[in-house]
Parts: sequence; C-alpha cells; structure tokens
Amino acid sequence: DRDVPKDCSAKRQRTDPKVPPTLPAGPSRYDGPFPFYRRPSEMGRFSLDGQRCYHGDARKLRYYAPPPIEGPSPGFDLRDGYHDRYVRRDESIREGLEHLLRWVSQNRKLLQSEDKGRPLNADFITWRGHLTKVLTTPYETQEGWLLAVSLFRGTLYISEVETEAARKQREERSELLKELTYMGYKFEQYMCADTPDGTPDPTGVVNTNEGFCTVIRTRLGTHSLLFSGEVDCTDPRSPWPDPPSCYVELKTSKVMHSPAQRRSFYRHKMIKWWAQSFLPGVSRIVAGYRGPDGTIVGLETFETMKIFQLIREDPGCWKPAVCMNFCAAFLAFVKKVVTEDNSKLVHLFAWEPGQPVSFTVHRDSSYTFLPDWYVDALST
Ligand code: 0WD
Ligand code: CA
Repeated sequence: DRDVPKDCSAKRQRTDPKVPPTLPAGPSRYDGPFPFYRRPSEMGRFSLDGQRCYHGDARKLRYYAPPPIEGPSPGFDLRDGYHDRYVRRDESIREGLEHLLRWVSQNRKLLQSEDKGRPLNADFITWRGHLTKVLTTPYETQEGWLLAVSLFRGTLYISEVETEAARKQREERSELLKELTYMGYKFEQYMCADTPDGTPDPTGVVNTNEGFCTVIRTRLGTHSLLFSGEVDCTDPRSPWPDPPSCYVELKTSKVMHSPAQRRSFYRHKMIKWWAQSFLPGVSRIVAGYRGPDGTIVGLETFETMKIFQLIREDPGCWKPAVCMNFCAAFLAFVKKVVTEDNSKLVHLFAWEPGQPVSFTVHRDSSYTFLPDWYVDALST
C-alpha cells in the first residue's frame, strides 16, 4: 500500500493511451526564449478579382500612397460610399483552403521534395489567418476556435471551421459593426493607388471580393510552413524593397486620448496586429485613427519588429515568445496526433478560453475539406 504513489490516478490519466491527450494553452508554460523562426520568403502570389475569381498573378496588388507627411490631418471620411458604392463579399460562402490549394497545385514544381512519397516539401499548409489565431491563443479570453486537420501525402493541411458562436455573431452582426467593417476597407482605398506612382481614387467602389495574397514559406522550430495571407499593399518607396518586407498592413482603430487607453490598445489589439504581420514578415503596420464622426484624425506607423519594445515595459502585457512557443507546441501536438495519411480523415482540434486544446476524429464526414480535384491533382 505504502508503495503506491498518491497521484497514481492523475498520472494514469496523462499516460493512458485510451485517454486522448490535450495541450495546455495558458501563457506561463510557454514563457521562455524566442524559438527559431526562419526569415519568411515569398514563394508566389495570386489575386482574387471583383467576382472572387482566382488569377495566378499580382493584378490586385495595390501601392501604398499615403497623404503628404506635412500638412493637415487627412480627414478621410470612412463612411463615404457605404450605401451606394459598396460591393460586399458573400461571407456565408465558406471557401476553406480552395484558392491557396489552387496556387499549390499550379506551382508543385516550386515545392518538390526529394522524398518520393511526399510531393510537397512542407509539413504544414494553411492560411496565415489560422496561424494568427494559434499565436494569440495563450492570451485570448473571448473567442475559441476549431481547426480541421488532414494529413495527405506527408503534408498536414489546416483549415478553420466556423464555431457556433462565430456563426451566430456573424449572422447577428449589428448595423454599427457592419459599418465599422466597411470603414476598414474604405481606409485602404484612401491609402492605396493602382499603380506605383498613382494617387488613390476615393470616388471608386469598395469591392471586398478583391484581394491580393502572398504565398510564404518559413520554418518554426522543426516545422516547415507554407501559408498564404492577404496583403493590403506594397510600398514602392519602402526602405526594404523586396517582398514580403515591402508590404504594408493597414488598420483602423478608435482614436485614443489617455495613456490608459493606449495601454489597453497595446494589450488587446496590438497582439493581433503583431501576430498577423510578423508571421509573413510584413515589416510595417499603418494605423488610421478614427474620430467619433468616422473620419481619420491621425496616422501612425508601427514597425512590426519593434512592437515588442513598446510592450516590454508593461509587465501585464503579452509576450511574442509565448505566442511563438505555443504555436510550435501546437504544431508538434498536431504532428503527434495526426499520423494516418488519408485525405478524407479529419482531426478537429478545438479550443475554448480557459481550456486546453482537445480534438475529435471524423471519418468520411462533412468535415472533410480537401477537394477531390486537389487530391486527384496531387496523386498523379
Ligand atoms: O472562407 C473563409 N471563411 C475564410 C477565407 C476564412 C479565412 C480566410 N479566408 C481567405 C479568403 O480567401 C481571404 O482572401 O483568406 C484570405 C485572407 O487570408 P488571411 O490573410 O490568412 O486572413 P487574415 O489574416 O485573417 O485577414 C487578412 C485580411 C483581412 O484584413 P484585416 O485588416 O481585417 O485583418 O483578409 C481579409 C480582411 O481584409 N479577410 C477576408 N477576406 C475574405 N474572406 C476574410 C474572409 N473570410 N477574412 C479576412
Ligand atoms: Ca488590413
């Protein structure tokens, strides 16, 4: 009796093969040195046009064209055109990885590996936005996520599944929130031109079907990653002329009036901005501050690599290393769990604030997300 350790039941839980493993997500466990993250390199680009059609080129890339630095505050009216010059993408259409997979299938030669059983030289293929959610998980207190994973010919594909809560929020979005979403796109129109030396045309239509995406290759610890992300514009006069460093991310946020407001902005909003731009190596984020009347009252540029210096002074703030270490741990967890190579098999990883990451297994179900055309294309 005396030899039986007191915590044997807890220990059995952790090692019993019949109990599915989970991954803790609290920040304390991931506090440590910043992990290896290879400088992201651009492998390719594609565009989505006004009808949401794919083109394997940069036709929808726009050029950063800010107002002159000197001179009055811009006064851009972000509400202009909301009722009469707005074409909204149908958000009920779930595209999954479709456009990214089209790029991959058309650029297989660029991704070829030595390994015969593995046509693509990447451990993971996903959208950048999905990885952003993983990075911010240790500090997220509001929204959970669902990520579907399939292992197909040696590569793990990650595709987000909308949670019930997110669907409800999307369907019940208030008029105010809809207008705020539009205002973000309108800001892009005020700040971007169609040609390197052009000027913005705020009289045009805002069409959110349009987009330009960069395809990035990098490595986090032992995980090679291929992901794509939508990019707002490139700066033809950037101090770092090559992509992805020359890209600029545009954001809008409510104008701040006190140090407390700024601290809260750093703690809760900046983490998302940082994660989104750090992942693909976008070097600058330009914030447009909204006044109460919906006009821009000021601009501020953040260098992505310097954001950690802004937050370091605040002991209650998030840490970039925690975000990256958690992401590396999550990818290792996925690799350990998903070992059956089967395009129809889906492991659904689920996370809710305050909980560890867990998963469920789905065979030949509605969760299957790799399209037949893609599976066929990569099997030949
Ligand atoms: O089918 C879907 N529900 C999703 C499609 C979910 C997530 C992404 N996508 C696709 C779309 O094809 C989109 O073009 O991803 C692309 C963007 O991918 P991303 O860069 O990985 O996503 P993210 O970093 O979350 O967002 C970047 C920008 C956003 O800018 P802001 O400044 O708001 O972060 O892409 C736009 C948005 O302008 N965006 C979307 N555009 C179309 N459909 C979507 C979406 N669902 N989500 C963000
Ligand atoms: Ca943006």
